[in-house]
Amino acid sequence: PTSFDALKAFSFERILNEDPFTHSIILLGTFPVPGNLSERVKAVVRIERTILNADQGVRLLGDPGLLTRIKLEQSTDIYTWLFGWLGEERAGDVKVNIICPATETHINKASYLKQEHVLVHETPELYEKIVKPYIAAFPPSRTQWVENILTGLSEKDKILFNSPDFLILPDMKWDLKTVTSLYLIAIVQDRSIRSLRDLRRRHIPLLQSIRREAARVVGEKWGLGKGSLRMYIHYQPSYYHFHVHMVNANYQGNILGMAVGQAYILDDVISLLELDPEDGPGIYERMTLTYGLGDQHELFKALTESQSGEVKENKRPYV
Ligand code: M7G
Repeated sequence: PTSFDALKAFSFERILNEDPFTHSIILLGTFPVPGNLSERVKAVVRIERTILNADQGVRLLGDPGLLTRIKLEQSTDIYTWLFGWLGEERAGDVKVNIICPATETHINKASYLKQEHVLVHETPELYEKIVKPYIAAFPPSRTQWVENILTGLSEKDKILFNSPDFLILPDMKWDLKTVTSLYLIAIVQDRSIRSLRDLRRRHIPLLQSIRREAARVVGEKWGLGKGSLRMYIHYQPSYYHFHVHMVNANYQGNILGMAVGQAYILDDVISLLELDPEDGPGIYERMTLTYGLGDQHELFKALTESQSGEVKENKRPYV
């Protein structure tokens, strides 16, 4: 659904999550199938009030200002509060992200559906037994969007850096405008790196190159200096095609997947790999990784069921 009319055909089913902190709400609903309007497919829709950047904030009041209309709510003593409407200059009052057709995995994704989280300890053995087959079972269609970017079929005009090894472009989450919430993503060409677990010493030059080029791009394009980017890797990610998140260091919303136990900072990853011996198993093959997992995540049952007998007695899901 990309047109105004197509959006109007949305039929609401239920609220998956709402977050007053980030001014966002996530809905589950359906859209009709183009060409067969009697059939409908599920969609996850994330609606977020767009950010007001400093430049716009400064020019909100005054004349000429960005406010085009107000509704006074209350004025008492020295206090006044009101609602205002902004003119055209804003990127848009809301940013809407749609996934359609949405699979159960999309719907159950932690950031969409409100769910209970537990911390799990993924040992190398649990990775081999449970997580690796889970990753291998994803159909290639799951990362079709990545292939489309890598092969130049989509978002071609957005690419900020391109090399035979990886490219850098704006993340879908970014509004493409507000530098204070700048969010880029680096996607590698090497399809064999499915996640953090697959990183080895030999990948250090690739990771260093991502770090270097990202810093150069944001310096040249937005004048951001050294240390202005927070670069990290998710474990578990949603998409098992290796990529690095790059966010303005000053932007720390809870929506961005920066939680402890989810975001592994790129510099530390490089540093750990550097400590690896030249041969033998890599650090990420040997490590137990601890992360929060939502009770709707497809790995939840398998990982929590393999808990040790000792902890089972406490009836706490603990791996
Ligand atoms: P992740 O760590 O696999 O999962 O990151 P997360 O979504 O739980 O963070 C994937 C990243 O790719 C996210 O930051 C998404 O916003 C971003 N992303 C997802 N899609 C489908 C697209 C897309 O089509 N284009 C771009 N530019 N970014 C995307």
